[in-house]
Amino acid sequence: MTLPNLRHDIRNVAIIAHVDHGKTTLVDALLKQSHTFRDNQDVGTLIMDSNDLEREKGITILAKNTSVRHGDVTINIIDTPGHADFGGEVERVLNMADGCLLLVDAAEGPMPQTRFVLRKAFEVGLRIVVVINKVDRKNADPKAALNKVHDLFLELAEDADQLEAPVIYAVAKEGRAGADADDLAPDLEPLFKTIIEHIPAPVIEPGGFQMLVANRAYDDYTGPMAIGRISRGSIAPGDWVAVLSADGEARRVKVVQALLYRGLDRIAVPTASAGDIVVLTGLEEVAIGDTLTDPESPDPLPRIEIDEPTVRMTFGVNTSPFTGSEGKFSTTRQLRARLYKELDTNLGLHVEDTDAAERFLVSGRGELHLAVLIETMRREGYEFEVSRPEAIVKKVNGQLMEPVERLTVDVREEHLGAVTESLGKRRGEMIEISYDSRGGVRLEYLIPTRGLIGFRNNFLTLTAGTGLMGSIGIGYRPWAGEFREQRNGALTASSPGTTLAFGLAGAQERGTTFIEPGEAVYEGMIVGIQKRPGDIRVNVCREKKQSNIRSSTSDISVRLTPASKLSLEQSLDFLAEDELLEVTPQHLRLRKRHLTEVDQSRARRNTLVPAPGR
Ligand SMILES: Nc1nc2c(ncn2[C@@H]2O[C@H](COP(=O)(O)OP(=O)(O)OP(=O)(O)O)[C@@H](O)[C@H]2O)c(=O)[nH]1
Ligand SMILES: [Mg+2]
Repeated sequence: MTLPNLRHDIRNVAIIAHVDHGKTTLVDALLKQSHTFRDNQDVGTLIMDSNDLEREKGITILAKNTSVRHGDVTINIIDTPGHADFGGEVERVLNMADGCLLLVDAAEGPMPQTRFVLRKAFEVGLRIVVVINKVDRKNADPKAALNKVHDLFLELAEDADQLEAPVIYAVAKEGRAGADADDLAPDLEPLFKTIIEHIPAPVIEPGGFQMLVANRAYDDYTGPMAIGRISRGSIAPGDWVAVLSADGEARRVKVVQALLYRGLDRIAVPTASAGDIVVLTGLEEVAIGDTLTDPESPDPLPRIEIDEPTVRMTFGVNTSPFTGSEGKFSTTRQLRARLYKELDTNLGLHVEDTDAAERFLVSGRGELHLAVLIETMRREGYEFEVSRPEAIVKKVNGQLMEPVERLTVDVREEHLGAVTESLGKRRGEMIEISYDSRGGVRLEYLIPTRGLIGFRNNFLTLTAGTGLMGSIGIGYRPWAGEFREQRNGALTASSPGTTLAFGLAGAQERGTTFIEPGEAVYEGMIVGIQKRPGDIRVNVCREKKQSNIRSSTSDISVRLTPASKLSLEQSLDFLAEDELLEVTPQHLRLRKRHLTEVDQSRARRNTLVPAPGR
């Protein structure tokens, strides 16, 4: 038997976890402690969350590579997003790694996305190092967290070898780790050691050059870049490679540059070889999942499999009376081109044309996945309208099937009743309940994706902001039956104009308003929510009648509660079926699909068959 050829100078490690368990913070500490920066350089925190939306939201959206040196070893690190909606990002990058750090928050324990990423890691055969993080938290219980991790391993491991995983305790925020939760080293040395000892060095397969494209990037200077881990052979600038694409075709292209990650930089190298995670430039039209190989012996690698989308909505040309006035790009052609371009890099997203030329069906892995696309496009200057997100149902052998999620919620005992009632109405089925000694309850549910749309706002209200929830799609189940959602009616503007305090005060007698005085509105635009079902038209542009006795305080006498402004996600959650969200670089406006009473009654007349659920 010949021993495999190993790259002892490299470790390729992915960092995986549920959202917020501290992955990016740990990468900060790994970077800092491997002297990637000058001693006096101020690099801040969450260094890898480099795009604007990531920094604003404080979450990782895109998987990213970096590398650190430890002694003679280069550790290539792949930071991944923990939010379930970006699971496609995790799936696509795991094949670059030989092992992973599975982070688990010592207070929260494993959450739904922990299960998802661990299953994916087992599927691609990664060696796992368990990192129980945040042991400094007041309510941390590292032992309990580890026990639950063990249960998860027993449930998910595909063979006995996978059960053997070393455990490290850490406080990523302070850059400390150790084998004992009560006795951490002052640095991450124990973690570095464990990575080098337990994560296998890359195996060099014999044969000509071969690499699966796991990611793409773009740079104005170098143009498109293909990123992946070389599984065989080596590559140098000027080499020709064959691109094996999904349609089975092979094209020859020439590599301009080969770059390796060094800290936050990419440096050009004369050659890169098996085991390296490399960035190749000069390759136009290479898609994620393509194999790049030696043209003399083209040999495709299996394409990356990504779970199917579960939620969809339409993106359409803006049809509001304000159309074209705020966006730089507002035509059908521009919208269509932008949406289809997104498919190049956004795995897990689908785009389809519809019967209407100016509307497209966009499907993603969840509301946030779609919300991030919406936000990105509006920042680029696009203007458009979107419909309410809906779960993607399908028929299998004549049976109606719908996506179902596994939901974990942590609530205080006093909110238990309200939360279980709301989830019950949404067709949630409780599968587990456990109480801790501090008045907290963890509930596990199976619930249709449909039931979760619009639930987050409701959940935050029910738990006064203290609840924690996470969910993950687990596949399709038979349709669980109708349920009636109860959203109160909308307050809509009865005529176009500019809002005035007096008019808004009138609207506030009927409910809660979403906009401030001095904003332009059109008829049929939603300006608030009323206290019961059924929409009401309100004149928010109404002026106070001038009286003969003018008083300087007449305007102050209008007592206005500040508008409750909805964020993009809240707006999507709010939408009913007959409503749309107008998105422009400057504004988010909720509106009725049919703006005027005439339009509404015409629409009702034209609807011969009532829509389901009504
Ligand atoms: N108390 C405590 N807080 C920590 C620790 N590590 C990270 N945090 C905090 O946890 C929060 C989330 O950290 P991130 O590093 O963004 O988590 P993440 O896993 O990268 O999150 P996503 O990429 O969005 O999935 C931040 O506020 C961190 O400061 C720790 O060891 N102890
Ligand atoms: Mg992160």
